[in-house]
Amino acid sequence: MKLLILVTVLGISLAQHDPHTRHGRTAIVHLFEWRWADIAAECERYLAPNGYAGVQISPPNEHIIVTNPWRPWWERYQPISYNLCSRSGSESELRDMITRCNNVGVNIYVDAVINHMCGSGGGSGTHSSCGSWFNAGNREFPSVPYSGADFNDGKCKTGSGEIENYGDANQVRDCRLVGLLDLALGNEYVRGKVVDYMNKLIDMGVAGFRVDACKHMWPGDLSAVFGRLHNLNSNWFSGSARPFIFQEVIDLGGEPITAKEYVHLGRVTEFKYGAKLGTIFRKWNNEKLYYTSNWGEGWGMMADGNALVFVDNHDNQRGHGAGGASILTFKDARLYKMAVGYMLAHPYGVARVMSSFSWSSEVSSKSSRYNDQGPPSNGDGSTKPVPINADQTCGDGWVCEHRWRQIKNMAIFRNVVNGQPHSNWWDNQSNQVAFGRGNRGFIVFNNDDWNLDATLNTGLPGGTYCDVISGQKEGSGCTGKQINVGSDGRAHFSISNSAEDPFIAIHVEAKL
Ligand code: AAO
Repeated sequence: MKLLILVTVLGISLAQHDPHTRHGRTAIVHLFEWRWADIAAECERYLAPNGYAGVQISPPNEHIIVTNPWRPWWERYQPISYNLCSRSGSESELRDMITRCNNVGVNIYVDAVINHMCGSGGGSGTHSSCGSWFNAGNREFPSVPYSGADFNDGKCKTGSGEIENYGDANQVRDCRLVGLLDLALGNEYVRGKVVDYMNKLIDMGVAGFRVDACKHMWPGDLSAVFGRLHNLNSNWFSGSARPFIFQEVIDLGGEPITAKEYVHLGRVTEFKYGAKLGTIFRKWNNEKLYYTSNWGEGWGMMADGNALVFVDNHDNQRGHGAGGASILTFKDARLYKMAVGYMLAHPYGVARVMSSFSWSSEVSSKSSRYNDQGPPSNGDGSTKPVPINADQTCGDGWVCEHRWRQIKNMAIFRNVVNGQPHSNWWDNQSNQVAFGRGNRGFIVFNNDDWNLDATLNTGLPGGTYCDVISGQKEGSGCTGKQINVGSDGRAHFSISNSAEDPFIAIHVEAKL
């Protein structure tokens, strides 16, 4: 009996590692701050046709409205209730988006903010996205409802009530993270409210959750919550499918709380991935690309099956959170494309592509800090739609990295090589490397200050392939470079170090 229970519990939590992607699709994209109506359209017009597996959406629940004097992006990380009206749209728009994305096989993953409510200094009033009244000072959130007893104020042992020292696991879990009112997830009542919120979304058809600030919650409390989640909606998923869970735990080493404490509950965001890849592509600290022949676990990262990987996220692309200056973003476009290409070609982890809005690094008179700037907005503070230009890029300040040809084509590459082993590694003992994925795809990078000229074993069947970085296959031709693979699987590559994109990728579905 004991064994049976153990097997069942283990089975449920391992199931929460599966993103339940469909049609052989693999990569997910974070459409940060997009409106639900735009995401619905993007699923149909772009994500499904280009093989993206799913979307991480911004928090859909009611949140505080901060006017400082304009609205920062981070107001959505300050919940006021679990009503589903947010800066991205209404509940009916959310439902429409989930349905339409599911109908074209694109999964929706919700950013769930369940560690806390708004900041202790959030004031009192109806400055919230659905207009619900609350009083942060008195811990009153009648739209849930939560009140004083539902918070950890009594449990936290620091003088300020804030997290003062990340070296003390108790205060990291029981005290306030940057002033945010810390929910008592140990209490049955609070767990019930959080479970109801997540189950409502599951029943609407979402495929899982990015769970915010997991370092600040006890694994046992999370286990109690996750264990009560419904199976996914059987209109779109198999009846026994568990929600995909990926937990935000920043573990760069040096703190008592580690990612390991959470991996049995679901996947965990692997923050070492982007921090190290950024250092390598920038060639800082004498790092060289050829050191990555054992990329992944060999670099001290968590087990492949537990990792959710990314080059940058919505925090560290703008200096919030952790990762440091090495993080590559769209602002370093040339290196960024290579790093994202590397991630998408490499088998380690479930990969997430970032899709950003631009911000100005100038601190204007209107903005207090550049890294607080909210999404492209109208004069009344509402978020602007995402217009699509004739060349498929986005307008009005939406960066849409996921639509950049090199990134989009590498998301397709990842699908084509899915399940194939990392193979045919080659390097020049510096910053030129190449690797394949079985007999399905091959990629070559030149991040040295000199040209690459090499004949390499690709593992691919003989024939002519279109490079999907400089162009792609269209009709019976290539819009970019062509690579000829001999019947022995060998091909000659030449990549100038001053090329716009100094890497080449070929796969069997881009063969002429
Ligand atoms: C806003 C204002 C605050 C105000 C607050 C309440 O900015 O001034 O006090 O409202 O009124 C986002 C924004 C926050 C914002 C918040 C609420 O980023 O600025 O606060 O919304 O509106 C920690 C957490 C991690 C968290 C990260 C930002 O562990 O969970 O901070 N990320 C998530 C979300 C994020 C969101 C929240 C959580 C809150 O992704 O968008 O905040 O919902 C160390 C620790 C990390 C810690 C960082 C930063 O990192 O390890 O756990 O992350 O510090 O405090 C080296 C180390 C590395 C270390 C790093 C920085 O790299 O290796 O470990 O240095 O010291």
